[in-house]
Amino acid sequence: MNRPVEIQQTRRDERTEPESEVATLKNAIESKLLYTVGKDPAHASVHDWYMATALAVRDRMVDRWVETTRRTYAQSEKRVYYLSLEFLIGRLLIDSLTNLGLIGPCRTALHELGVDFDAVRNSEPDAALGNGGLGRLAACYLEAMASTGIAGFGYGIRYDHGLFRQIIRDGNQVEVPEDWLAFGNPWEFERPEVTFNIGLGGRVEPKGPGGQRFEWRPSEYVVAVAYDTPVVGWEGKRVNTLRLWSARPAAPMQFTDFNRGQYQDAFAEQVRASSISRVLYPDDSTPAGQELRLKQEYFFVSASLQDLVRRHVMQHGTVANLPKSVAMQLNDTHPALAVAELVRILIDEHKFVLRTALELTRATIAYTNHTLLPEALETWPVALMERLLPRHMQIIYQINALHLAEVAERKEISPDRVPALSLIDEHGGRRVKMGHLAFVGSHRVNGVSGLHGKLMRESVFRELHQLHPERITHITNGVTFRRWLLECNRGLADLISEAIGAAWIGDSTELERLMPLRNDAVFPDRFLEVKRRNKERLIGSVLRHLGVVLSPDSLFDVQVKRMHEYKRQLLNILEAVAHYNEIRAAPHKDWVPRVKIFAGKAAASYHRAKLIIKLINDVARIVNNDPIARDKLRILFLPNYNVSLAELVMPAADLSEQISTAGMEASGTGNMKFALNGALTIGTFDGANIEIHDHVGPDNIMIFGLRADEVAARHRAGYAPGQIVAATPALAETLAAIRGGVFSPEDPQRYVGLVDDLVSNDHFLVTADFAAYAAKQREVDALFQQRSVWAGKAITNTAKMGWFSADRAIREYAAEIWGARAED
Ligand code: GFP
Repeated sequence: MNRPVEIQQTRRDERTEPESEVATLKNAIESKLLYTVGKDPAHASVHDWYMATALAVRDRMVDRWVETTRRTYAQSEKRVYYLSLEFLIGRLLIDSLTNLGLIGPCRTALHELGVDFDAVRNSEPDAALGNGGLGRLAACYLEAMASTGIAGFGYGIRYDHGLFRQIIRDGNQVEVPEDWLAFGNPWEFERPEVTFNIGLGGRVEPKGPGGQRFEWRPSEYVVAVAYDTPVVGWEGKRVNTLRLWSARPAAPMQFTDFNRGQYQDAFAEQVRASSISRVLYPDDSTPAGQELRLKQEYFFVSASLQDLVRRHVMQHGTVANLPKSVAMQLNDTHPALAVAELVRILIDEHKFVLRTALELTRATIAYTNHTLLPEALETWPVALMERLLPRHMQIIYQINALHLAEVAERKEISPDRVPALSLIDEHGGRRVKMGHLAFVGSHRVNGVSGLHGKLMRESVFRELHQLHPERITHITNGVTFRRWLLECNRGLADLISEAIGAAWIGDSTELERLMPLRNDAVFPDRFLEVKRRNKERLIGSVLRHLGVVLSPDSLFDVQVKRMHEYKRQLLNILEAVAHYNEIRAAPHKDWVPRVKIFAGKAAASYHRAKLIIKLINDVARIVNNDPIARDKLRILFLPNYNVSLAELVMPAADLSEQISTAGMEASGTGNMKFALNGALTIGTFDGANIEIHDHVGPDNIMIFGLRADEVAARHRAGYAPGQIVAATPALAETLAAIRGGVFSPEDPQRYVGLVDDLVSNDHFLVTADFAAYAAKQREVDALFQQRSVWAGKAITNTAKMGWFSADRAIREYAAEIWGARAED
């Protein structure tokens, strides 16, 4: 079981709650414990109490849930379906209690039952149904849709194990299965009656006279079963639904095989089917892994579309008016097959012709792009598609033909642009470009920050943008302030509410009213005091779990995110080594003590990212054991980064590391969460860092390094990292030490390849930005020593973050993309 991240915080007003509310909740919890969990209070474990509490709280949501659903039908509200392979929802108890206004009553009720609220809260496993920002964004948007009054539905996969759980063994990442469902999931409702057959394989046959119609005869079926989780919005206004699909075999087992004693054969079908919803991102470095990934994508897209079309037709009688009542948002290309699937349903089941089917599809679907990295833009081999989804492949060809016919009509587009416009990549084995499919099947394609939108127009979708100049837009990401301030940083939330009232929770622009308090006689000190308490909370957890002692006087410098070369954890650790060398060379200088905290998972087959984790741990081992340096620099890698860990770490950060190679981070959302919690950003001019810079002002953010256009120019001009290294002694010394095995004496060769690649290639321009980054870090040190100046900057960051609320982002989506009405 996931070792839970512990969060403890009390709130002054939580003990004075209306007695009736407390009594009702207390009775409900006791009754759930007895009659649903089946436990005597005298022998109940913390987990039993958690289950009982969650079930009691869920009951509170159900009335509003039913009411929300009725309202959606009665008022014919437009439904927004958010299709995502990831929903990184994290723990739900605290979220639900907060939005229902029940934290206080629940704490008191449990207290009266002799149970510790924090222990109960911390025993909830963290649902790891996502990987990084994309998945957490989906979770924030679900909450924000419920908070802004939108009839939003999440559709995804109910992974038995989610993303792997990360263990650090001898400094290496080891992946083990996550078992978040081991003790049951009290939040969900299984819907065994809501099932859909998902076809795979087989062949396509002409149907009827005229040769215009076809029928797909799949060779196998799996069954998708729905599980619903209610999603409650701020102040319980609405309760929307997250519907996750679980895969089951079409037949439970082969009875004849079983009776013959061939037990494995009897269950082979079951194993094959249920593997579809086992794990998130199965390793796709093998053909079998690729096939499983494609099956997952089709599985959840098909189930979701069958479900929503059924619902629409039931309510409106026809699918012809789908776009009027339905908007579908594709979270990245993983659900891009929705384009082909909807066209297929419209043609094969509702008898539309291709052109109309595509028009209806396009009016319904929109697509969010989250990355421009070529290797992350999905493409599927045509051969695999033809084998697994023959009818869809046929339809994709037809859509492509229609699309290229339109290109041909446009005289200004030269024919040599056709390969770039085609949905099929013909280089070295034909592949379907899923980003292109999503683009062609959508009425809006959005980037997730201003820079990202611009780069989409100039790079991956350049030609498609010329063809459809109105289609690309951008909506800068946002985060929900309920979870990322109110719940995770109760101390700061209370301080803010005391100073400016609590309206900011529903209207984040109110935070701006903190600005004058920068010069207040007491507010800045209290702000720093809250930060210190948050650091102490983290320090306690680190001591308990890792046995490392930290000081709250140190600057807490944090980089927590997915491990990826473009995010440049390597730059951070190289600078740490250079700083370590500086400290050792002048141990008596007045160094600002610093704790460098890293956390993040690397994809299981991403060897370079895993080697960087090892490097961080190797450096940490030497630095943390060095009596000369250890009081001035500490390095930590916290295992198994997840939402709960983020909730603990972000409020404790003084400095937020957002140091991607400019042009490569689409937006970032961690950057917003840190700034909201009063951390200063050290970062490149990339993604939403740019917009944070614009909001907080250049004096309140530490920007360094090459800009996106300069990065591109370096790449074009031919880049010589070796020369830069030679001209930067601190970097040369650092690389020589790492390469020579100073940090890996038991295996001196370990980092030779890593360093040599950096000196000869350095695709992510680590060496080019090193000097500027290191200099900026020393500026940070100087600032940190000026307590009141630092406090002023930190407060400014919190005060100016209002615009980065997920509520703002959702209102933009509603107005610009979905044609749905959000509440003001
Ligand atoms: C991805 C992008 C980020 C972006 C998120 C959400 O997240 O820049 O903020 O999607 O749009 F890379 P990660 O998977 O990298 O965290």
